[in-house]
Order: sequence, then structure tokens, then C-alpha cells
Amino acid sequence: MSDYKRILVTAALPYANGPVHIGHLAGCYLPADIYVRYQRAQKRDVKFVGGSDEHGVPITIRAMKEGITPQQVVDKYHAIIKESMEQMGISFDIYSRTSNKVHHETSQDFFKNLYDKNLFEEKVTEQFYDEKAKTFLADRYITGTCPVCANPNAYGDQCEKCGSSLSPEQLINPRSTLSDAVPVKKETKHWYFPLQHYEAWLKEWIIDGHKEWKNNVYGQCKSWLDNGLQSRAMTRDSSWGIKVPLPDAEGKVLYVWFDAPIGYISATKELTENWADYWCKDDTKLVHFIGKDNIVFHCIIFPAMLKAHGNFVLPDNVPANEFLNIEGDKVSTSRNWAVWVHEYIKDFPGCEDVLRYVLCSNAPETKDNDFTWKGFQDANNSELASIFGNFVNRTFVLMHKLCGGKVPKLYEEMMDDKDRQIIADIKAAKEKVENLIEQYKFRDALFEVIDLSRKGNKYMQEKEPWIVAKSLAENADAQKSIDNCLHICLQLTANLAILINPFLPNTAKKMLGMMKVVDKMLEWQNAGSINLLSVGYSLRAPEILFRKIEDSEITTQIEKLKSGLVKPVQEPTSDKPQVTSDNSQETTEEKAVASNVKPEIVYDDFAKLDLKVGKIVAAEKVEKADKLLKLSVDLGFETRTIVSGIALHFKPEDIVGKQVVIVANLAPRKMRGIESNGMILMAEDAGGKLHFINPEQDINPGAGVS
Ligand code: B3M
Ligand code: ZN
Repeated sequence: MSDYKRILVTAALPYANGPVHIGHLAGCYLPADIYVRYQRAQKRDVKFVGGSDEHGVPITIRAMKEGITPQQVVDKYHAIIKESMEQMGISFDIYSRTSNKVHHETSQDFFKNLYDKNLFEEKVTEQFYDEKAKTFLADRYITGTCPVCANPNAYGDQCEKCGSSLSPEQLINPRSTLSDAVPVKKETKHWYFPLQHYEAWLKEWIIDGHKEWKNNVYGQCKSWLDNGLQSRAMTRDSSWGIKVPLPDAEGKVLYVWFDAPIGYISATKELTENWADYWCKDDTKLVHFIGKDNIVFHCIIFPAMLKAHGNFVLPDNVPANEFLNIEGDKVSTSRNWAVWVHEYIKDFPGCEDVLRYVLCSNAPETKDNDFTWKGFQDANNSELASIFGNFVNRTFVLMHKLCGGKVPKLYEEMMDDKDRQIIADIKAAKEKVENLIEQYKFRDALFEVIDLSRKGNKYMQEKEPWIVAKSLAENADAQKSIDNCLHICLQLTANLAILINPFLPNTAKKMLGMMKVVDKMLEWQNAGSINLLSVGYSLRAPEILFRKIEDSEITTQIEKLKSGLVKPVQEPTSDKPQVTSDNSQETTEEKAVASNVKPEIVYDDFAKLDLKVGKIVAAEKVEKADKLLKLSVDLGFETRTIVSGIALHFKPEDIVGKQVVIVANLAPRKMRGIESNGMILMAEDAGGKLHFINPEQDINPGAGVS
């Protein structure tokens, strides 16, 4: 660390297409937060940046599913995610979002920089196009059979079953995930970043230069590099995203994986005017915390981009975690097999640190790991509460009972080997925890903290001050022995507060309250000292640090999980975008609530409707029919006759000139001898009054509605 002047920590930007679950926390947010809190306690110059990833296919798919705009999707989920992060104590210095102006500009400048240096290859290729949905099918909009493992649901960019990285052309029997249509090939131009030009440099930088990276990270990089790199398109055909800043790039946006990591730079710009110190000076230590599915982007593609740009530092480390499974099964947001953070906070108020503890002590640091509710309960009841909490509580209770509620004196001349050993243990714990955190081994580091409290319990058990107290009358040294034990236990408690602080900040805060000391005590340099609490200082009554978690609470959670009742704010979404429509998490209860909704249809059903904007150019009453009006509707390419049952609501002369939405491909139907060719869409308000559905402002008749 000594070679660095400042540390910049990033945590992957979650897609703002759904709430966060505990797998996200365990994967990168919690380890990043622990690291940052520790660095802050070391009084090092550290900044922690993050934010929502608001572009790309995951967002547009979510918008389609919820029937809202991509902007509405990101506004909604950004707010939810940000709140969950705050509640869990993930202490970002800034939690930004990639829809911000500064980010659009920063990404476009970055692109222009590479473009002006002639680093992109401009290629016109044939890409899959969905003629029904009238759109190119990038990445996850296309599925088919994996050529490697025959998984029938591989995506256009990756097979999630065997992990192969794919291009859409490689898929056997490709299908559009939008309409299920068989896509056709159509020409389109894109800008490709020739990763192969950076292969030799990447090998030198990672394979030779970063042997200290975690095995899972180093191994994945090596296998990518051994397989050889290829040019990768850095633009997409889409209407949602950052516009390609070139004159001939209508309808093209930056590839989400081009802009998202630049989001770290934009967020730093927003955070501080000294952002360039963090990004451009060699004595910055840049650390990216991510989940394993993001390794290639952070270790290969983004560094190659940074290298190509030339002005930026490269990551010193990318400590990626593996995945956290739930009750033995892979997290699946579409099946709602997940523990949602905002749900947890509601169900276990005040127990944020317990979740932090469980996720860290069981973190998937080297391999996938399993979260079980039973394990959660055990970790709380038999580690946190009965080891750590118990030690602190006993120390306080005995100090009040046997030492008058004040920090007793330490009689050095009476110290024995046990006293000296526990003091040595305190000093050793500091070193161990510190080394482990610096090596991103948070699990082991946390174990050392708990282990120190375990040693505290053992020490107290051996010293038995409550037994010694019985001999106070006949033994002149009894009080001194009690005082020594409790003096040491109190100093140990103060040390525990410092050591636990990066992991369980709320607990550390509570402990400060009990000891009546200020935040400053938590500075890391204070750890290892046994002079943290002054003799004679009176302390508060103990507070219970960890309440017991009851069996019934666990049963409830397991039932919730199994019955799919743990419902995120909307239909859950995937961190890895799921493109198939999947409503399996909808429970009977929810169906009943939504019973005024017609039975579900698939996109194909919807795609059969041809909805168009029309303009009413003439209207008259139909003879002998109170309710009917005969309308002439201009559709741009033709004028239609449509008979509509709206005569009780509108006068013919009032509606001429109005724009309406019609179903243009409804089979003709005769009413009162007049052939009606279509149907006008109307909304009915609570009072039964009808309203036209029309565009916000007049547009050309014939415009499609979808
Ligand atoms: N949003 C992918 C993910 O959530 C992506 C991370 C971006 S980090 C720059 O898996
Ligand atoms: Zn496969």
C-alpha cells in the first residue's frame, strides 16, 4: 500500500432493471464497503464510487415487460437500489447513474478519443433483424441452441449453461426473444474495437504482472487470453443508450459495456473536482469489486479501452467473487428464487449487521457458496450473539457489578501469563485482520475478529471474576485480580469495536455508545492498544448487540421463498438479463388481486394487433341507432369507415379533427347495414365516461402504435 497516495474503489454498477438481492451484496457491494471502511479507518485517501447502469438490453426488456418507458424503468429502480444500498450501510461516496449528462459526455468523449486515433474498425455486417418487431437483435434479444453444449436457450452473446462466449451467428435455430420470429439478416454498420491488438500487452500486464490476483480472476483472464481475442462491436442499433457521437450514426448507441465502466470515471467527476488525481495519477490504487460474470469486462475489455485512451490508470486489482446460491439453488430472479434486500430490511429491522455478518462470513470468495436461512439463524444465534455479543455483554455486566461501573485499574505487578497472552492476542489480531483485508480475504479477516472475542470469553471463563468476588472478604488481592480481568476485557471490547467496524458498522456504533467514546476511537491505528479506555471512566449499561433469531422467523422466510411470496416491487428481473417472459413467480394471491386483468397473452398475440393513429375527418349519426356514430377516419394511406358506439358520449361536430388510435386489422363487420373497418380505442373513466386515446400532440395519420 505504501507506494500509493490514494485509493479509488469501484463496485459494479447494477442494472437499474430490478431491485438488488443478497447475491449482489455478497458478490461485490459488501466486500467493497468493508474494504473502504477499513481504508477510511486507516485515514487513507479513499473514494468509493458506484451508481446504476441504466442502459442496454436489460433496461429495454424490463420496459417492454412493464409496459413503461426505459426512462421510467431506470427512475424507478435507481431509487429502490439506492435506498437498499444506504439501508445496508454500503457507504458510497457517490451513488450516481449512467443516464446523467456528465456520463453521456464522458462516454462520448472517450469514444471520440479512440475514434480520432483511428482505433476502431468500421464494419458493415449482416446482423439478425426481426421483421415483426422491426429491430436489429443484439446480444440478448436473440436466443437459440448453443453450438457447444446444445442448450436450447443460449443467448446471442453467451451460453449461460456452459459459459461459452458466443456471437448470434453461432446459434443454431436462432429466434427473436421479442416476437419469437425467425430473424433475417440485414446489413448494418458498427464500430469495432480490435481487442486482438491488445492481446500481447494484456498477457504481459495480467499473466506476468498480476499473478497475485485471485485464482478465479486470474484463471478466467488466462483462458480468455489463451483462446485469443477478437474485435468487438462497441456500438448497437437501439434508441435507448448514449448516442454514437458521429455524424453518420443515426439510430446507433454505444454498447452498454462500453459506457458502463466509464461510469466509474463520470461518477468520480461528479464527486470531486480532483477526479483526475484519482484517474490519471500513477500513484492511485484502483480496485474494481465485481461478481464473476463481469470479469472479462473489467480485466480485459475496459483495461484495453483505458490503455487505448492512454490517460488513465489501470486497476491494481479486481477481486471478483463467485456466486451465492440460495438454499442449494441458483438465484433466479425470474423464478423469484432470491432474497431481496428491501424485503429483508422490512422483515428484520435493525438486523442489517446480521445480514452483513452472514454474507461476509459465508462469502463466495473462492467458489460459489450457499445461503440458507438456517445457516443465517445459526450464524446469528451461535456466533454473533453467543460469542461476540456475549463477551461484550458479560464484560459490561461484570464491570457494573464488580467494579462500580467504572474502568478499573490494571495492576501490572499482578499480571500473569493469561493476561499477557490475551494482550498479545489483541495485538496479533490487529495484524492478522489488517493483512487479510489488504489481501481481500474478508471472510478470514472477519473470522479473526470473532475468534478474538472467542478468546476473550475463554480468558474470562478462566479468570472467573465472579468466583473471585466470593473471596473478597478474606483475600486482599481479590479485587485487584477482578480489576485486572475487567480492565483487560474492557480494552479488548474497545479493540473489538475497532476491528468489527468495517464489517458491522452499526454494531461498532452501539459499542461506542456503551463505552461513551467518540468515533475517533475507531481509527485503525488504535487497534492493538490496551489504553483505549481510561481508568476511572464510567461506562453506560450494556445494550444487547444481537437479538436472538427465532425458529418461527426462519420458517416464515423459507415458506416465503418457496411459495414465491417474496415479491420485489414489480415482477423481478435478472442481474443477468432474462429475456424469456416468465411469470412463474406470480402467486395465486397476486393473481386474485389482479383479477380484473384478462388472462395473460404472449407477445406474439399482442404483435398480431395493428394499431394506428388516425384522424376523424367526418362524423354523423347512424339512423335509428342511438349509440352509433359513423366515422370517416384518415389513416394517411386511406380513409376508413368505422362505426363506433360512442354517440351517447360525443356530438359528431365536436369530434371532427380529433386524433384517435384504431385497431386497423380488425375483420370488417356490418352494423345497421354499414361496414365498419376497424375499431376506435377508448378509455372509460370511473364515472363511465368515454375518452379517446390519442398522441400527446398531433402526429401523421397512419403512424403505428406499439
Ligand atoms: N450492469 C452487469 C451486471 O449487473 C453490469 C455491471 C456494470 S459494471 C460497469 O451484471
Ligand atoms: Zn452452451
